[in-house]
Amino acid sequence: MGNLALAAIRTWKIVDIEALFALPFNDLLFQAHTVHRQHFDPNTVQLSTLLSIKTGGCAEDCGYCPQSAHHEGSVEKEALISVDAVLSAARAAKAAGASRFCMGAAWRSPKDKDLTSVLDMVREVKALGLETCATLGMLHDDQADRLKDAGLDYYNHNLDTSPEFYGEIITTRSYQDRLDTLDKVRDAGLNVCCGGIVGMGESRTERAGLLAQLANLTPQPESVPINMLVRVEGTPLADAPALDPLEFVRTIAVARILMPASHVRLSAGRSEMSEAVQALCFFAGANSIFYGEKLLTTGNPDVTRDEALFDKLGLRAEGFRSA
Ligand code: SAM
Ligand code: DTB
Ligand code: SF4
Repeated sequence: MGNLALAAIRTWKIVDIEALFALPFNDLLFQAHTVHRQHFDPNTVQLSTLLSIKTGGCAEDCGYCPQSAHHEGSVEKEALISVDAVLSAARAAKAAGASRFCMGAAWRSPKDKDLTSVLDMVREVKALGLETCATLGMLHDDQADRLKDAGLDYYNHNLDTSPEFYGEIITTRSYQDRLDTLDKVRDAGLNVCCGGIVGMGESRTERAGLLAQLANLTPQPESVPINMLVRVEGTPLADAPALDPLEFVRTIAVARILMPASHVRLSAGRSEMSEAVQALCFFAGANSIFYGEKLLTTGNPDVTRDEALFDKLGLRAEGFRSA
């Protein structure tokens, strides 16, 4: 049995997760870091670069998202970009040191015609020697199998928050819809990238509820992106109160303890985070980041800034691992 399967044998209860959150900070970080060292080289971080291949005009009403057509001032709608445009971005990502290239589309779910173009992108990016990831919304019928056949390594589909808080943020698709897509992704033999967003006004119990859902997936997701909400003007969550950065570090630490063999990604929100907070996240068990100047539509630290941070902390990029 693999590490991920073993880690999933335990079913996590929210009350036990809340007890981890409530530990004295030093005890929580020590426990998380100890678990981290048992499963990973603590000085290595995996680098994923994002590209928005289809931006804006999305039919879903996700309250955090600048690409939803439901929000005033959402980003301009653009058509699916060309395979050549994807390839030049992927080549640049590889040259900058990324090992994984993640293609994101502002779709509720892909139309079959569009999926055919995405399959070409996956094949060609894979041929560059990069790991491939896509996030295209809900998948139906054989779409996950077709992505797998084209050489896709990871599919990203987030649960975003706890089932209890979910209805405050999204009304156009259900929690169960998301779980169904995750099942299809797993059944197709793809690696699962699944996480969520914190700082949307949820309670600590709801943060624990999100982590319980993620940790109780069987097997656990290979990649777990933990996003700090990027508060974008024009979205319903633009004025959400900022989450205390130390509560974010706690969330990373608890994710590490619950999902010891998963890559936990310190994801969106790094532009607003100090180096010291990011360093605490790495100590708490984060071992992946989004790397490159842009996330999908919002900013991310410059490559030179991340290189300088890695130098200061003695961190190195995880090398390419074939799927
Ligand atoms: N449309 C597809 C979907 O939602 O499944 C894929 C792209 S969507 C932008 C991918 C993820 O980005 C969302 O599930 C959400 O977790 C994250 N995201 C979107 N806007 C964000 C924001 N403002 N702050 C942090 N994370 C965000
Ligand atoms: C994930 O968990 N975070 C990424 C990726 N998966 C697709 C997206 C973050 C988006 C932040 C807002 C934006 O740039 O549009
Ligand atoms: Fe659309 Fe994805 Fe944004 Fe939701 S998160 S509005 S599904 S692009």
